[in-house]
Amino acid sequence: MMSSPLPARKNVRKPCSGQNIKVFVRCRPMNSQEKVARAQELVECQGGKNIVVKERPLDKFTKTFSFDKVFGADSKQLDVYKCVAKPLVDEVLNGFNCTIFAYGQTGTGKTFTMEGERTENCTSWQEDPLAGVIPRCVNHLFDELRIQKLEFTMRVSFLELYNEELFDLLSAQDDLSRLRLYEDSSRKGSCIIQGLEEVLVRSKNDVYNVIEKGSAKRQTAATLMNAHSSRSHTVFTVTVHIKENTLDGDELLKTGKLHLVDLAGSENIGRSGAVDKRAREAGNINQSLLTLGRVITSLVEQAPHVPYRESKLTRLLQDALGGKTKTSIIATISPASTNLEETLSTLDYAHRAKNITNKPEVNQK
Ligand code: ADP
Ligand code: ZZD
Repeated sequence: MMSSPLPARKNVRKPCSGQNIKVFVRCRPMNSQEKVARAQELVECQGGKNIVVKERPLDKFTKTFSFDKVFGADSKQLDVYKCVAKPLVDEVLNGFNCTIFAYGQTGTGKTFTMEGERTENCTSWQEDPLAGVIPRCVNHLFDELRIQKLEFTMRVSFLELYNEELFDLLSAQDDLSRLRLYEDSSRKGSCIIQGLEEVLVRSKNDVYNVIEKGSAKRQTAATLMNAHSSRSHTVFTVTVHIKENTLDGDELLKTGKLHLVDLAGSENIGRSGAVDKRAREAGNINQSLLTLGRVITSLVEQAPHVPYRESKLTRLLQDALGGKTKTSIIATISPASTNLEETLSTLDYAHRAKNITNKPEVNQK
């Protein structure tokens, strides 16, 4: 026969609202320790979408991965914000739920990217060049809401998930009270966190004061639990309610939510997605991080069952993974030869996540 049938793939109609999760990679610069140890730089970010990892310094054995965008060691906080976060903040103002995850080995810049740092002697946090995604999102939200003269309320919450227990970083209580998680029977796949503080903020400085308080509380938690920061997940959430009047005089209520998630260090999850043997023997199993990997695998393989319910993190953020949220992932890596295995593992993981599709929907009445 002369004419061969079209490849089957082309005949499959894509769901019209399906949208792939966006995946970005950020490589940090070599640190002084790595320089002293004369570690080799094995990662090349060829500006744009490709990242090349050399297996050996001078070698022709290289692996190339492609992402929505890669940020090299000289990338600035503002670059990452503009490219990854700002488009989602604008969607929050349109009434979408959005989530950004930072995933990677401890010490590769997850917190640097999501929160940032304070530059010494920089008096204005709003102009601090080291400010990360969280403060920049809040600033932009306030700016846009004011420019567009919208009637709104904004609330923020800040929580930490450690060893499958939830802690409220904004709770008024002095102690670290545990929070309980319930299914929201009115919204499939959604959860309610009982007693979580959702602080009403009226200005940028209100938010700064709130995160300062949360950071201090987290410091207390860190001294109480060992290896705390590398094993805990933090979730910062901003919720905006916007009231608009349509041209025919009707009221339109839009709700947008932005979850900014700094995940636990990925170093105990092997390339196969299984827990590293040494880590298991040491009892370092992070149920939430492990389940996140399994959820991603199930979604990518279109398995009939997705194990969202097997961890707090995936219950909390179920909608970001195969749901109605617009989701982006920033995978952070080190350029040094000493971290090669972890870097390849992170890139594999991130690359697989590109295949997840969500079906974003606006929240409006
Ligand atoms: P993680 O949260 O992944 O454990 P951190 O955010 O704590 O990592 O970063 C580890 C160290 O590396 C910090 O000292 C931070 O200042 C530095 N760092 C991380 N990413 C960058 C970057 N892109 N540019 C400059 N320094 C960075
Ligand atoms: N990464 C720093 C906090 C830490 O681990 O403590 S940087 C930003 C988002 C969420 C929480 C804190 C911050 C941070 C900060 C530092 C000091 C006091 C309050 C808040 C910050 C950094 C730059 C600009 C604004 C806020």
